[in-house]
Amino acid sequence: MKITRRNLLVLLSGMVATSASTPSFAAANVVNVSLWDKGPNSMDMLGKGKMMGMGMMAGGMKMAMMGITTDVKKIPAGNVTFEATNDSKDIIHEMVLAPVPADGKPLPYDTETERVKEELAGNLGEVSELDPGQKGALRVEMKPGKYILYCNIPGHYALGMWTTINVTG
Ligand SMILES: [Cu+2]
Repeated sequence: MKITRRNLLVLLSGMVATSASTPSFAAANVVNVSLWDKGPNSMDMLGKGKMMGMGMMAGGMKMAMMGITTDVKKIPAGNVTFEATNDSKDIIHEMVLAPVPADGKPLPYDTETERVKEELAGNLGEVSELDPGQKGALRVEMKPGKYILYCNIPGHYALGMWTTINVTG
């Protein structure tokens, strides 16, 4: 191939694209977070004994009417940006970050208000109360360990609106 000025530019841009797509050179660790539910009746299961919070009795997450999904389940330690999107059409959601209790205990939970006790759980940051369709970001310096992302709108955590993520050293 004859190297013309135009070809050279194409070659160079190809090289840039290649290095940019190599994960170890990523400038920022981004976790895309979807906050979702299955519509306006999603709250109907509340109070029917199906407590789907982490470490709570019932389980059966396949039944969950709302939840949090991340595009990755683990990420390297350092600066992490959580890009949260409320994919609901009807319901306000939020995303709170906390460490998973080391002994496998459930998060401290208030059955009166149906919310996790954020201060006791160790709130590491949050994107609070996103309207349907809204986005928000949380940037945190993270150490290796296991963390939980949950929604603390009343009832949502017990309905299964949480997920865990591993930060690797
Ligand atoms: Cu929620």
